[in-house]
Amino acid sequence: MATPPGRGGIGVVRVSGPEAAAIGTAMLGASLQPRRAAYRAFRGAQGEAIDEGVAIFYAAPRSFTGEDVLELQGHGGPVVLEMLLERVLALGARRARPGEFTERAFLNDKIDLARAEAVADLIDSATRSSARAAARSLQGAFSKRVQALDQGVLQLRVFCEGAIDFADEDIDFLSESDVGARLAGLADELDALLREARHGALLKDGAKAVLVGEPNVGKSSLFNRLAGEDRAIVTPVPGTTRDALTADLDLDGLLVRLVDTAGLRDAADAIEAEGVARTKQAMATADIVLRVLDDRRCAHPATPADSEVLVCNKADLSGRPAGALAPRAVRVSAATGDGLEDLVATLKAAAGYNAGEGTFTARRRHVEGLRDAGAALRRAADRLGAEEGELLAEELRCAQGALGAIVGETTTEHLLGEIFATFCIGK
Ligand SMILES: Nc1nc2c(ncn2[C@@H]2O[C@H](COP(=O)(O)OP(=O)(O)O)[C@@H](O)[C@H]2O)c(=O)[nH]1
Ligand SMILES: [Mg+2]
Repeated sequence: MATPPGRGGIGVVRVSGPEAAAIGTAMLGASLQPRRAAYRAFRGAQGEAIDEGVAIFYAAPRSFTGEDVLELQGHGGPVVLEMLLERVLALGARRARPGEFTERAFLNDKIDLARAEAVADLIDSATRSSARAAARSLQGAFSKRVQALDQGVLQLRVFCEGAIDFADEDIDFLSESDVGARLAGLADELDALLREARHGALLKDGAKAVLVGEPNVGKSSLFNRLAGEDRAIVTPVPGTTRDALTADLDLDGLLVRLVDTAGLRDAADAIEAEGVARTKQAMATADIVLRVLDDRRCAHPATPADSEVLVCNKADLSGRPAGALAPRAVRVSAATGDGLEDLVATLKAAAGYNAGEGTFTARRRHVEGLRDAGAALRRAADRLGAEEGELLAEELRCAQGALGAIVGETTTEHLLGEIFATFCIGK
């Protein structure tokens, strides 16, 4: 089933593989002209109509999977769709695994691996920015850049391997050629792509931010302000919050999973102690820690660590002006809302988010692949300096391997299983 379970205007059953045409003929009573929508009755084993709707047949290789594909668009009711599916199964089909259609599209060379991943990323997008960026990845914006780099490395490698073959001759090909300049150029391009890919991964995954601080400084009040609703219980009694609450915020396209915690102190009872333990757990997995202080006790805010943002709250009580204090420190009032915009801006900056930037989405796997390729190029430059031609060529081969893995030129069954298992059924 290509449409989600439940009631809907239409429901789609999709069949891919060599028997798709025969299944279509058996159910529709006649064969279909490829790529033409036909309005037909969808028939059961006794010739009875299970449903009626639009049938489309795509002949291989001009289909999403690259195989023969039959699409039956009937009415979107769970029972009628299940009956339609049972009929298709009785005719020799089997239920698809999650992501199997896209996996086949990849295996049949219809799309590369980074684009296949973009299919899932587009479906799973939580913000408009990440959806737009995933659509660009799906169109190949990221893959093309990786492939261009791969080509550049390949050409250099061919040149170097050629040079090694002439090593007996007088001219020293490697040191007198522009290999060094070409290597540097490729490394620069790779760095630029890595920066964009990091941003793309942030767009896709979002960032996790955790509110920590002593009880009663206003963590839950800030949480409610940022979440835009009263989710957390706020009381003047210290130790009110015990369980970690989360809210997903869309900050100009950046998805931030905000976590309110019990805070950090020597707990008064067992439940709060568990809350404090959970706070520490949340902090360990956070991208950003929002350390909340009472502004009346934050005269000289300490310089926060890289992944930390200092939030001096209760500006209305201290009487100091709200606003940004330093690159990663901000004064706010959860009670009046003053300084909240500065807090949001500080949060985005700490995550490394730039709302204007967002050419494509990427995954951590891609970022790591680019990092590996970059490291290989740097090692290649060292080999060039040491005039070790064969090792230089070997490092270039390594860089190519890392780039190839991103678009799926080289993969393992394990990696493919991991990637496609996270897809929804029917895609
Ligand atoms: N005046 C003032 N009171 C605040 C502010 N933020 C929180 N409070 C109050 O401080 C108390 C503790 O707040 P809460 O959000 O539960 O703190 P938490 O324990 O850190 O989660 C409550 O009575 C809040 O109403 C603020 O900015 N200004
Ligand atoms: Mg609280």
